[in-house]
Amino acid sequence: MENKTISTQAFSDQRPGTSGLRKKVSVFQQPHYLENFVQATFDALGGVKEKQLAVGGDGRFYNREALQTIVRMAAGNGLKKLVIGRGGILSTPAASCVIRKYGLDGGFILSASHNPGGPHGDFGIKFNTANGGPAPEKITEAIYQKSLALGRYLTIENPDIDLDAQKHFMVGAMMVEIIDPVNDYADLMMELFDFPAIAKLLQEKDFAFIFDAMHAVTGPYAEEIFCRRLGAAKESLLNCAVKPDFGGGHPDPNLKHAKDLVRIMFSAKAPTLGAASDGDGDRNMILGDNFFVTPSDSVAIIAANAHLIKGYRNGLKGVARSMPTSCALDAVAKELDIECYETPTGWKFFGNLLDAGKLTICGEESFGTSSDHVREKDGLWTVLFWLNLLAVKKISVKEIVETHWQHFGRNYYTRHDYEEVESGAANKLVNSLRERFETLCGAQFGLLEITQADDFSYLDPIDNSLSEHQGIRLIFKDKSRIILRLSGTGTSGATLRLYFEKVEKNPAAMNLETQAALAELISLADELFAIKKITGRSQPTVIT
Ligand code: VG1
Ligand code: CO
Repeated sequence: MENKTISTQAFSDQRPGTSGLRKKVSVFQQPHYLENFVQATFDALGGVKEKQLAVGGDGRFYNREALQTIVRMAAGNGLKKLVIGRGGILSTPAASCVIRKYGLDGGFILSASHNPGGPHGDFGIKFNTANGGPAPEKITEAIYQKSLALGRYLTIENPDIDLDAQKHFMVGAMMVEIIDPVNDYADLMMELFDFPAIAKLLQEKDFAFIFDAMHAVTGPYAEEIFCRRLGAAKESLLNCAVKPDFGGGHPDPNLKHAKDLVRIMFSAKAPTLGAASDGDGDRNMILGDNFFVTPSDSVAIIAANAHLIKGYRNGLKGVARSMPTSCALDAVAKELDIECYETPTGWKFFGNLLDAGKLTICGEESFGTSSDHVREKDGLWTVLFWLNLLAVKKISVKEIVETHWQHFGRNYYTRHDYEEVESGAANKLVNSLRERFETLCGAQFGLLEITQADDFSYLDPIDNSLSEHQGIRLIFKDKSRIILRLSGTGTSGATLRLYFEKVEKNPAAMNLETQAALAELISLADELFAIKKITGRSQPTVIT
């Protein structure tokens, strides 16, 4: 078992995006590509001697190979201990849970989240720090800077380890512990939710539940939590075998991609609650009988009802949402008389606030909700929250949402994505808008008047770090908003995201179809941004 220093050449494209480094599998398969990023991370941490890290992934193609590389490099860099999810599996929230529970110094999560997998799909790697959350920008930037100047990496010569046995062993001078990837996470869920009440609900004759793991990482978690610990019928679970290519699908829990679930939930005999999670288990979609819960509403409803749930009985310290997420959460915070923070897109921006004890619940419009129990968004936590809420309220999902609207108002909300747009055209669109803020501010379009046109920037109240260019905002006099930003998770071309929001306080006007309610804003955006002309697209690729 010999320590080796391998010389390498730096890559210039290893700047982490919204959530780690994501590239096509073929990019990661280039000689030294993964190794360089892992070494750059170790170097940015000032070395890992005496440190303890976790590693696991969402089971996608290349997960196991990448894990073996990381094992060798961790040993080569003198890591004290590496904790690995058996089979190379750890969902993103479970990795966060494990890092926190065992007091580790951080960990790698191998995932490209909801991006498709398989040899022609995407792969990704993300580093989380000792708080269990995604590395903040100052660390991701340090990793990138190290990657640009990298000339060598450290590893050892060692055969592949057995990832499927639960045991301790040494790799060189490094201790390896293979842990059950599900247990610690499932135990944490039992602390937060009333499992006996949920178990009882699941047995009720007029209640039915269905969960779609989309052939991704939550399969084994769902089997343990829903079936073994809560007694749900096996038939409640769809697509729970983890497949390296996610069964050829796109593991993104939304109305377009969670096809199996959507078919069932929008049928005549739909179950009471339907839910799905994404590739790495941090996203969720919540559906009622023929009813879609907008993620921005979901986080607001969770905050408004948290006092009814075991783990949150003592109330909320504060809440937070990403800037494009609808202001439904703000209305709840106002009534609860707690702070509602507005952060840039990406979970890493919630970390400081959570660590400082300023927040209990946070969420993003992109199907992400969670609390201070971990430092990641958490798909199954959200599903359990809704199950628990249904057990308490004993009304339908639709009734829960409509009652919420009647009380707080309805924030009509939608996101339109234009995927794989030519990068030059997308940048041109965004830059030209930046130059028009002055003329746009105060402009009137029919009944709509723009009162604010700017580029969102965020000054972190805890460490004073400044993040600029986090999305273009047009805010109207009636509090409607149009937001435009470029995705930081795609792997080919640019993805343009447009977010539309309109606040409705009139109880009689709360049952419009979402796209119809937002039609005026949608056509105004097309007129102002010339999206169709610039992208050459007549309609968005995905509407959520
Ligand atoms: C998207 C979402 C963002 C989310 C991020 C990671 O980022 O918009 O809200 O935090 O994905 O989620 P972007 O930059 O593409 O808009 V996941 O489940 O992909 O780790
Ligand atoms: Co994800």
